[in-house]
Amino acid sequence: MSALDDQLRDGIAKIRKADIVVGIPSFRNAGTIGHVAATVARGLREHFRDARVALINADGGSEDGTRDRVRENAKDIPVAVGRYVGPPGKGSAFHAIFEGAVSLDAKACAVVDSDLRSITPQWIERLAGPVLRGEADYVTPLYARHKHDGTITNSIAYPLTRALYGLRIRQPIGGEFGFHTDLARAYLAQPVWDTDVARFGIDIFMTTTAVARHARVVQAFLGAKVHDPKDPAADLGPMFTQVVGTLFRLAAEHEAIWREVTGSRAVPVVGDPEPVEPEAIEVDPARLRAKADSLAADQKELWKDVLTAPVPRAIGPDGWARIVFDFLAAALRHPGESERLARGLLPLYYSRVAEFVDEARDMTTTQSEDIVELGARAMEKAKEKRATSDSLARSESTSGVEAARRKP
Ligand SMILES: Nc1nc2c(ncn2[C@@H]2O[C@H](COP(=O)(O)OP(=O)(O)O)[C@@H](O)[C@H]2O)c(=O)[nH]1
Ligand SMILES: [Mg+2]
Repeated sequence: MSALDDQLRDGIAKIRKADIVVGIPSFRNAGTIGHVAATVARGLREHFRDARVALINADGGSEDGTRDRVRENAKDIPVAVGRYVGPPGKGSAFHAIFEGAVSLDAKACAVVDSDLRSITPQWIERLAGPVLRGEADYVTPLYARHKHDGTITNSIAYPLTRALYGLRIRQPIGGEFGFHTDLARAYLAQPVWDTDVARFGIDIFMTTTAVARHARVVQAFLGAKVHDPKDPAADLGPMFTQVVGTLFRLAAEHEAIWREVTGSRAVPVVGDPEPVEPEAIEVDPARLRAKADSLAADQKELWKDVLTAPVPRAIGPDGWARIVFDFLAAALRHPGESERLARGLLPLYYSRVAEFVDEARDMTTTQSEDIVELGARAMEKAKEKRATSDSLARSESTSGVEAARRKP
């Protein structure tokens, strides 16, 4: 089924053809999307003078004027604005953008979030340029994010993707990407558009699918990322389950691809990374711990079955890596349970993030990178250990998972 509403489809049909498409997903972003649309238009005009360009805004039904802000701010390039059709979520918006890029027969596509404050015209060049020039198939962003922004990325999406697939893609779920339209075709062909991929599972789905298809990946240095901040204790629970559930399910699907991978290698960078200190985000570790405690009670039965050792009082990088691989092993045995397993991991993520906040208290964002690196190496080691004991997929006791599932 098409993810384009009539207005989007008409808008795209009028544009007919483009070489580069930039997509912006939105839902109630009237306060910020004007600047993003204006910057995208400038980036396309200034950096791709000889190319046919288009901007697609796929909106979730905002009633705050989000779509008007796009029209007003991107007047001088072809623009299609409308609603997507599908489950509410960022991934459905991307579904519509992919369809648009394919019907415009574009070569390169880029997507950027609608709540960005630090976007510049050069971002568009860095994301779409390598694809248009045939130098890359998939471009991930490389930016400085405040040490307390991107906790799902830092604690699991980056280190686990790196350990499994062997590529050090620092921002696998950053939200900004560039890709060849052939990849958009591959995404559209997958039967995932009524799963968490239609929500916040979209980013990890795009990156993992690109990697599994052996796309040529580069990272585009973009400076600092500043966007609407989120408090992990208040906002990130559903996002965590959607991202991690999708990561687990895809890991089960692609086991043959990552099973033999050992260690990891660097991914080329476009641009000259320099240390940047982004705007501070306040996170309260006590609130994270309270959240962890309140959610833990419901998961104790699951933990008993999934975990190979009790949860240590201080989890640490090695403890966290072991826990994550215990949950991954359970997800490989029960891929259909991935989302429920991700929910079981959520309280432990809150605990680990609280520890990270304490560990990084007096560190700059650049210094806190060392902790992230330590965590990533711990994940690689945990994978190696499981590979030699061959305990990743096999386990005798799965009864608890099934018993918990049967519960009403
Ligand atoms: N169309 C649509 N876009 C969404 C929805 N939820 C989030 N987005 C967009 O997805 C992008 C990223 O969302 P955001 O909340 O900033 O997530 P984060 O920065 O990854 O934590 C933004 O451009 C949002 O407008 C949704 O339900 N529908
Ligand atoms: Mg955001």
